[in-house]
Amino acid sequence: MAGSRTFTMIKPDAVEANHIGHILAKITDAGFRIVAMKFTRLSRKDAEIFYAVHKERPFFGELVDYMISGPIVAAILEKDNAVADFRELIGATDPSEAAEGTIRKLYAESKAKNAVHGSDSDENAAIESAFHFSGREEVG
Ligand code: 3AN
Repeated sequence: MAGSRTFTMIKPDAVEANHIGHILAKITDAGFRIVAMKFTRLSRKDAEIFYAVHKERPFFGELVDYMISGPIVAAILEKDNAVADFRELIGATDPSEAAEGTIRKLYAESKAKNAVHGSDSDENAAIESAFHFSGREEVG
């Protein structure tokens, strides 16, 4: 799909481990264009809203605590077939199952602390992007 978009976050574990630059290089080397980007921190309420689809899962509390434990990088990315191609670039949720060369294989600590988020559909990409960015912040 031409010029489609996805939403990503570089999560607290990867920020803490100084992987921001390496991860952004992987993203832009793979042909994604940065439309919007910010270095920010989620409030507890932000994280609970963002991950509301997982609120019945046993790991919800752990996930929210982790996502507010430190700063993150949030970004909107553009590329043909952005959602699927980005999911391929980041690899499986559990880094031990992620393919060689993927961002999670290279930089994630664990299934919970898995370095990056990538939207799972065009619809969620639009919802997640609008949650984090106003139209004025889409500068790229
Ligand atoms: P993905 O991030 O690959 O789309 P989801 O949507 O299944 O994976 O999970 C959302 C987030 O919830 C993951 N990125 C991870 O941080 C966390 N998570 C998923 N499964 C677990 C688990 N079993 N234990 C702890 N955290 C988990």
